[in-house]
Amino acid sequence: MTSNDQLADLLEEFADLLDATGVEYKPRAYRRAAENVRAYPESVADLAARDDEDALDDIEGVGEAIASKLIEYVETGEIAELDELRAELPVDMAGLTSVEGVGPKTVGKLYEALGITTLDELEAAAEAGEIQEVKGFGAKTEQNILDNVDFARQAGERELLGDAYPQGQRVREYLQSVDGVVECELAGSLRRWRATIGDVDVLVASDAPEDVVDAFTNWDDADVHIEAGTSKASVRSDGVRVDLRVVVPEEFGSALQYFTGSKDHNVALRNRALDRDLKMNEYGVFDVSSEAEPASGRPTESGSGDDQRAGERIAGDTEESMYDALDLPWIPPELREDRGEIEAAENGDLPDLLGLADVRGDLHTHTVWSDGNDSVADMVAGAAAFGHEYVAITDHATGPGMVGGVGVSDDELLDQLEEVRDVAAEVEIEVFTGVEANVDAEGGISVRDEVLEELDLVVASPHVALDGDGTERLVTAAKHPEVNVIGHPTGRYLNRRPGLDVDVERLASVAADHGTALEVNANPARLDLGDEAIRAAIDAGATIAIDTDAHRPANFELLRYGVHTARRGWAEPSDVLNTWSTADVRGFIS
Ligand code: DGT
Ligand code: CA
Ligand code: CA
Ligand code: ZN
Repeated sequence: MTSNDQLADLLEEFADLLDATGVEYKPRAYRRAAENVRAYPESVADLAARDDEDALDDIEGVGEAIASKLIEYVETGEIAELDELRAELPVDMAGLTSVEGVGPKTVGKLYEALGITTLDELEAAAEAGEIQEVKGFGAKTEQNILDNVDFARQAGERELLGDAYPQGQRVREYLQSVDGVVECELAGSLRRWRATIGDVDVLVASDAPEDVVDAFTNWDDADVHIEAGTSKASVRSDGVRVDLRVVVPEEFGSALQYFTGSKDHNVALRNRALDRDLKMNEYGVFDVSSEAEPASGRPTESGSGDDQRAGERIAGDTEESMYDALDLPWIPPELREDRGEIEAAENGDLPDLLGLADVRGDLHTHTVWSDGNDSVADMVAGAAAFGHEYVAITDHATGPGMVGGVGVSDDELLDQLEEVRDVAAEVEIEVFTGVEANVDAEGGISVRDEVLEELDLVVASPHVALDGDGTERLVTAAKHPEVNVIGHPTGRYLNRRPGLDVDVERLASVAADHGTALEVNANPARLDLGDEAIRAAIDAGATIAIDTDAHRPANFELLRYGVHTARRGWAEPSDVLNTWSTADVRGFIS
């Protein structure tokens, strides 16, 4: 069954193509519908399958026209009008728009004027100086394309964690329902929760590998078959490569350890094994000093595997046994990057990592007052329903970076304050009043001090001039007595723009001195700060705030991406402001 994400992707593609052909207004309606379909709590495909446009009425932004397209897709697997648009504009939209500054409209104009369909053609045209000759384009746009095309090309090769994770959940759910599957886990960078994912790795324990491979290649969501053998297969699903490996149940632990990686972590472990006269691989840990018989096992694709199984097998049924055989405690997947985790494990110094359940609130959210989708009351109710003990309402202030009238003025902020207080009086959870102010290029804050003083919590985020060194500017903001959290400090957008260079150690030590927290923005397009910066910030004494930057209640779920990113930064609960009690958070921000 088609997922809400997949339907939303189709509507977004529709919007892009409409935009590119110069259609007005409609693209915005499709984007809005896409967002609401994505966030809808039930299966939209199920509703559409009833072939009753009224059934789709409940989804905000889905009118008759869009409803009929969803029904058409669920019934026939295509949308005729979308296919026509695709034929009219045969461009690699995702690739081209991944260049910072190039949107669907630009793609449409460049296709019409120069026939550009791919990143390579875009780069060639820019190098040849053809783009600045097109009406409406200039030398600056052309230079921007040249500056950003490499980054976009590299980025195109990796998927955002936020896209790969639901994909991984879907494949796992499916495989768990297949006969003969004893166990199924995700492995690779997805299990380590890397910010971007090259491909999804999934591991199955089964004594009937061929049946499992069969079921996998017959998965409804497998769009393209890349390869298939007797115990492994690869497919492409929604543009993401998914690699399946099937092993016998006795080798599941060793295979899970091996295929979780990282490669560098495994190399370091293997060397540790060799120091102990042990051999470690995907089949187990083997004592090669003994004369013992090789353990039996099913032959694998890459040769028989018997050489690799030589010696007495002393571990491998479970992942824990693999680490135990090397005199180590089990190491959480997020730490397996060969960044000192093996030494820490050996010394009993592994961090007591933060967990999702430790988080008690969200300190960065938006409402209809700025660019959020829902009212203050609905966002607060959403936070409560998610299980939070407190939430801060931090709408965008006007100022540098806020375009199209998105931000609220100082006066509007004071008006909003009343509404937030009214809502707060009616609910069980604590509601902090707040704002997301803008940090200008010099570190100035875009809201008057007298207004900031009225608020419980001030998030200050950079939204303009997001390249070059941002350290001093953020340091200035962190020193501001009313600023409590520096929001998405680098301003990076994964796969889109690298963001500011920041000397995290310096920023973090200033932030620690001034009682300012540094945000881990959990939006999977950002994950900012990222893993290594988080670790540096914590080491320098800073407090972290993991916030979703929610623009609708469904976004509270994004917390998981922030928490696991923070785990990759070795964060313990006490390092994270929003694991603290309401009273302690009050203490920190006042
Ligand atoms: P990705 O897919 O680029 O985001 O990163 P990974 O870590 O998922 O890498 P992938 O999919 O190439 O391989 C999955 C895991 O399998 C990897 O983390 C460790 C293991 N692995 C793959 N190839 C090798 C290898 O040549 N040597 C070692 N030691 N491990 C490998
Ligand atoms: Ca992978
Ligand atoms: Ca792989
Ligand atoms: Zn925000």
